[in-house]
Amino acid sequence: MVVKLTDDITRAVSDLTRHGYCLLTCPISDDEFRKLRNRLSTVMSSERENGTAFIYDGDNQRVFSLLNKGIEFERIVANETVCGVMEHVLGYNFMLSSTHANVAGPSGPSMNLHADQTFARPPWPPYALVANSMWMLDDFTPDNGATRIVPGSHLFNRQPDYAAGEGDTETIPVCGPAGSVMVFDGRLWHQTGHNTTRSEYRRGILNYYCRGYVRQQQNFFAGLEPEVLDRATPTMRRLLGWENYLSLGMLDGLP
Ligand SMILES: O=C(O)CCC(=O)C(=O)O
Repeated sequence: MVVKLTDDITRAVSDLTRHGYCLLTCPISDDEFRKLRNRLSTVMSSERENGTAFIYDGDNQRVFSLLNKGIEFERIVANETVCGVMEHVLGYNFMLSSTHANVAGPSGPSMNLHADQTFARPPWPPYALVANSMWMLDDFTPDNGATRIVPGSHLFNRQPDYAAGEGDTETIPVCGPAGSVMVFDGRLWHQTGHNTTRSEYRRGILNYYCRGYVRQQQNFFAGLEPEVLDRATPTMRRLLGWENYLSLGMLDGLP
């Protein structure tokens, strides 16, 4: 693997610039991580039990709107290490675009190869408009559906051309022990891997961020539970979009 686990932000930013992704060692305590993983398991099961679970492609599962589903999810959105790296990629007053979990279930197929800034029509500017972070809640392995990527593909600065066969471009799995966080450029070609195991669920949380002038994927103004906003720190409010970005997001002509 070209990129190795690191807790050094300078190294992480250099990996991201060069390869389109970096791999951070778990940036939270063991106790916080355990609580995070337990909370996601509880939400996954209760949504299955009460019939609201979003199940797709066999037994894969998405759990949306995590901020409304547990305080554990709020803490990682504003994680200093991840946000430190994000600021290098997305610049001043970047925001949270959405937060959700993607679970690759046993025998789950791979996802189509894509870059995340699907909303942007070509030609793309020569920098990322969005960037993603994948919190690995289980060990990510080549067998259980670890996210697969095309290293360096952010530099192509476009989506894969399916008509030209680029949907089948060779990929590598990004593996790491539970707790690792992969941060990746919004232009990097990637996909959920095929989970070839019989019983393993590969759980990951995708905290997705955007530049301060890009529309967020999730509408926090309409959908956030009031208590989450009530306890939001200034950083969290900014991430949610409650602060202005230069002259955007003003209130009555004033920030
Ligand atoms: O779950 C993964 O490994 C990647 C998910 C992904 O690429 C997506 O949701 O767009």
